[in-house]
Amino acid sequence: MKAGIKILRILKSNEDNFVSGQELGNKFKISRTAIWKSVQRLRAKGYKIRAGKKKGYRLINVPDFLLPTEIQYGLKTKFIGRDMRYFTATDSTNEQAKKLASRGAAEGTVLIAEKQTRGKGRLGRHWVSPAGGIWMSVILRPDFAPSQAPMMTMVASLAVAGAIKEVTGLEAKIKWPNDVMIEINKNGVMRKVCGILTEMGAEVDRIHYLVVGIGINVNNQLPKELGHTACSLDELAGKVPRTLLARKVLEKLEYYYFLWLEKGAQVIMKEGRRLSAVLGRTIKVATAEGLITGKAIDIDNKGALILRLKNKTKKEILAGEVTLHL
Ligand code: BT5
Repeated sequence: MKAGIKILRILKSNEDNFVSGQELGNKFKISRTAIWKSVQRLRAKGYKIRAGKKKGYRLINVPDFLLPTEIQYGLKTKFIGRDMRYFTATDSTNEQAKKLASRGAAEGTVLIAEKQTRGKGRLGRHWVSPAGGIWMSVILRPDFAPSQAPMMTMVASLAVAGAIKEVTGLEAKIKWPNDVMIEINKNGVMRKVCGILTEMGAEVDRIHYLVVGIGINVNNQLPKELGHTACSLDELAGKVPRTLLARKVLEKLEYYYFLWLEKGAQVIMKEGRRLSAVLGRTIKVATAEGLITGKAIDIDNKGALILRLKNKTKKEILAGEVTLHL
């Protein structure tokens, strides 16, 4: 562990007190000058550290950035987020993650950015990613066939919905197949707070890697044209601590990922049905075959949406865009 991180941990655990340079030096067996240099580097990252003559150092303020040191502080995971790559800005964390994954990056590696210049949605759509949100991608290597990959989107949706609930108290729902939504009024009107994009590198019968991209509107502004469909969590819950939310998402992602590997898709889907924003509703789905209207009666264990059509027949839909309000 780098000296800066070790120093930060000590300062954090002595929140209201100064810790002397001598004490830090002795603890880590480095000179007081080396301690001072590390403190300077932390300050350059945005940490506010007061230095008092003869008193030492005291942590005053932590910067509002998604720094790995902050997200990893107290992170209770075995492998997700143990290796984190941080960008003040990048084109798309999914694009960067795919490059890293194809070069052999470890399972659980996380890429996180303050801003994306070419954030992506499904089918090459643009994903708006200004400062203040959480834009991250996680590399995973489940030993499954490619046909199982869509379940990863559900695993991530459960993690995000659970983390939002824990951090803000807001009840998040999952809109098939890849949106996390929150009800904004009593009429059941919902807004998208998170989108998930799962991509993969695979052979015909084996996944090499999955990259699960998670974009959460947290304290960020959104363009006017998205105002009718999307919103940020801070509009509903006030300013949200982003590092805490990111940490909780990673912890829950690992929890649901293990659940999927150990117990299979049916256990994930049971939870997914409970949080579904579409089941029981009459909806419209834009698919490659055209618009299909029907009542959403199930999401099966492959992750396919099952509609009951007007003529009482059932229709299985593997991919599409749901409109909730007809
Ligand atoms: C998604 O696509 O919802 C997947 C979004 C995944 C974003 C993450 S961020 C980290 C990682 N790196 C990336 O480059 N991507 C992933 P889709 O279901 O196709 O929805 C896209 C549509 O959502 C757009 O066409 C807009 O209508 C709308 N949209 C764009 N930006 C949005 C935002 N920030 N919040 C809510 N809706 C948005």
